[in-house]
Amino acid sequence: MKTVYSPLHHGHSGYFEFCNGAFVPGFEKPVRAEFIRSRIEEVGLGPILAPVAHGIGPAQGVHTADYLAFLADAWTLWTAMDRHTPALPMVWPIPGLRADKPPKSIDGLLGFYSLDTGAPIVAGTYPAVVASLESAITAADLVRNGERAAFALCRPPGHHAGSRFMGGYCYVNNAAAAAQHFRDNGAARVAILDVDYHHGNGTQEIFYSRADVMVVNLHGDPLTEYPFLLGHADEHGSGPGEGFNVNYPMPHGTDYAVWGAALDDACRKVAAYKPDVVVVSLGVDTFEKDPISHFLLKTPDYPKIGRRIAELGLPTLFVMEGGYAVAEIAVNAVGVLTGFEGE
Ligand code: OKP
Ligand code: ZN
Repeated sequence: MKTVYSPLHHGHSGYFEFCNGAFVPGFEKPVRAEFIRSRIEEVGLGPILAPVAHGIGPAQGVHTADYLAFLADAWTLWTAMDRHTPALPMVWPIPGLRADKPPKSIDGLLGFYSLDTGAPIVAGTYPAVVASLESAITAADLVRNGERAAFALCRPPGHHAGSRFMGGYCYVNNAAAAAQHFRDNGAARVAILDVDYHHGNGTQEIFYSRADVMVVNLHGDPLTEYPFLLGHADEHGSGPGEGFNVNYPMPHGTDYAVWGAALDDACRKVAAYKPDVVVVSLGVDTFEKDPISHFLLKTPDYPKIGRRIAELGLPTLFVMEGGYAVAEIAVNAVGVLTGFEGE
């Protein structure tokens, strides 16, 4: 299997996040992608290619123009205030506030376009975000051009980013943009299977009223887990999208016996949809030792995930999302890919 990777992700680093009331170094850090890249070389998964320079264009089908303009300008606006710290928001557009009138100042804009404090912006963030998107689109094109599967080693991840907001380490929704790219280039139906520990709220929001992209999520129950405000089992899609959104919320302490049964059920639903292609939002923060998560999957479980997805017999794009146990995420993420390939 071919991998698409860009070293530009390195520039997205050196920031802090709020955790349990403390300001701590970001869990989503460059070594994550580097360990995975090394592991790909170690096991000989296949060639590692640079992304084709598409720019931000492929994000336009899944994000609003004003949000993308904000992302492009945010660091310039922030530093124009003579600030040298990572940019973070401090207000949020919750119900009751104006959602139709973007502020002009960067402090207002950061809040207007944010889900939480989990998406800091530094000098190298936007170039990394664009390269991450380009990796997803380039890997999607490998699949469009006949590869059985491809791996987009995206960093930063994307599944919490919605049509008009960033959050949860995510800025542009790489998996959603890739799904839209498949749709724009001849695929009639695309299924997104999100196996990251956290609910892919952004992906769900983007496709919620559409029947042409089915979104299936396995994740920690939002009653007790981030992102808390979406991801319940009764969210089935709306309007024409009714029936094309499926959630499998699971409690803290879930192990592979339960999680794997949910994956099996999810795969049956994906198969019944008869998609032309499957996009897998590949998070490995379901791992028992993940520092911010509460499932109990073990290293030998990851190849089983890949095998079950391979049984769908469909062209498959893997898009990297979360996973924060840096010593093990590489073995686990690549384990899914080698499991898919039947090794
Ligand atoms: C991104 B992805 C930990 C708080 C966690 C954000 C989690 C984002 C996960 N201090 N808050 O889905 O892996
Ligand atoms: Zn996650």
